[in-house]
This record gives sequence, structure tokens and C-alpha cells, in this order.
Amino acid sequence: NPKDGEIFETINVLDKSALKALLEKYKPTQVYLLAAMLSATGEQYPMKAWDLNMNGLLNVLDLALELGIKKIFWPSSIAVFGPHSPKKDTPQYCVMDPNSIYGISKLAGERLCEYYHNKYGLDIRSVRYPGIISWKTAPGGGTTDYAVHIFFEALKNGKYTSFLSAQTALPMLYMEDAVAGTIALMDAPEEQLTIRSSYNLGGLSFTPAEIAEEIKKILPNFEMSYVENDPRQTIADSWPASIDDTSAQKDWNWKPKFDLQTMTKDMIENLK
Ligand code: VAH
Repeated sequence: NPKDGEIFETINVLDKSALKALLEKYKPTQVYLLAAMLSATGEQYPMKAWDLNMNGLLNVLDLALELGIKKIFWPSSIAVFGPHSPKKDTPQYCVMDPNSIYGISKLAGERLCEYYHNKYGLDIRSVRYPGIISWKTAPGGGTTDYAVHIFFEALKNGKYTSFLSAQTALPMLYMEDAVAGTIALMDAPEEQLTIRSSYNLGGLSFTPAEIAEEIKKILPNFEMSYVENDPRQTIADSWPASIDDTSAQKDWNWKPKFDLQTMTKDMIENLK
């Protein structure tokens, strides 16, 4: 935990020896492995996505054991659910038949996390993030990216063409809540945790039409349009519309603060 400011040093998480040298140099007490290739880009380069998402995780798991790193955070995703998973209020445990390489890699990753915890006692913690919305960086490579692009475009051009259809409901989460929730999980006493694959994390659930209406309340001239047959529609159609996150609420008091209205207001105020 660097005291004065942050230390940025870049290494490729697939370069195990460089990763080991970095960990031995800074001796972190916690490692947050956020490097991954997301759903849409993953479908363009499936084997690269599998390699980065799986071997990046395995490198961190093995080095955490070897170097005795106390806590690891690794994000899963609602992408682990598939066409036969319940669509509404998707439960913590159910049929999971992801059909994107990203979802397959995240489901396999969850199995590894639980295995390393049960077999080696590694304190690795995880949440299934919904689509995350933030204003600090432009999105890239995700199926839920429309929900971020829409704000950039609304302010820049007063209009946005959505690659997901008007009624495509998806689980979403504002970045402030995602960060607070992640830290709440990492700070929770270990004995309180009952899930070592990955916790469902709900938040918001809305459609492109609903977020467009919310934006229009602040930018009345905003115009929304839609294109069809975007490959990301197929991915979105295989995902839940909303998530049941009762386990996270019970085990570590998960409670998002932002709703669609307050998120929209905050996004536009900050992006302006
Ligand atoms: C994606 N933003 O769209 C990511 C996320 C649930 C969606 O995993 O691929």
C-alpha cells in the first residue's frame, strides 16, 4: 500500500517470472487481478481471451501460494450465466451454460478460485460484476459498453445509436457502488463468507430505452436510435436481465447506493 500516491509499474500478467519479481519487490498484502479480455473482444480472439483470462488467473493463484500473499480479489461476471439460467433475479446457484468464451473462462475461473481456497486455504474472494458504468474512462470490448458510450455521445453529439435493442434489460452497477462493494467484501471477516466461487452482485437493471428516457429528463433534445444484428445482441440475449444478490447482502451487507436516476445525474455532471 504505497503511502504517497500510487506506484504504477506495468508487467504482462502472463509473464510469470516478471509477475513474481514484481510481487517480491513490493510484497503486497492484497492483489486485485483485474486484467481480462471482455465478452465482445473475446469473441473476436477466443484463444487469446482464454489464455489471458485463465493463465493470468493461474499465475496469480500459484504465486499467491508460493509467496504467501494474504488476500486475492478476482472479478467474475454475470457472463457466467447462459441461455438456460433463470433470466430474472438469477440466483447464486443455478444452471450455468455460458456460450461466450469470456463467460466460459469466468465460470472456469470461479471453479479454480473455489478449488484453491478449499485445497490450499487461499483467501481469494470474488464477485460476479454486472455491467459497470463509470465516467473516468471510456469503455472497451464489453457488451454492456452501450450504457457508458450513451453518456459520452449524449453530451458530445446529442444522440446515440444503441447496438442493443430497446428492450434488452441487463444487470448494471455504478462504479462507485462496484468499488465500495469490492472493498466491503475484501474487508469482511473470513468466517462470514459462505461463497468461494463468486458472489452474485446486483445493483440496477435497465433497458436501453429506460436509460435513454432518464437521460432525456436532463438533456431533453437527446435522440436515441437502434441498429440490429450487432453480434453483441446475441451475447446480451444469453445473459440475465436481473440478479438475486441475497448471499452478498447476508454475508457482507452488500447494498448499492445508486439507482438509475442518481447514476444518470452523476454521470452527466461528471462527464460535463
Ligand atoms: C462485458 N462489461 O460486457 C463486461 C461485463 C457483464 C458484462 O462482463 O463483457
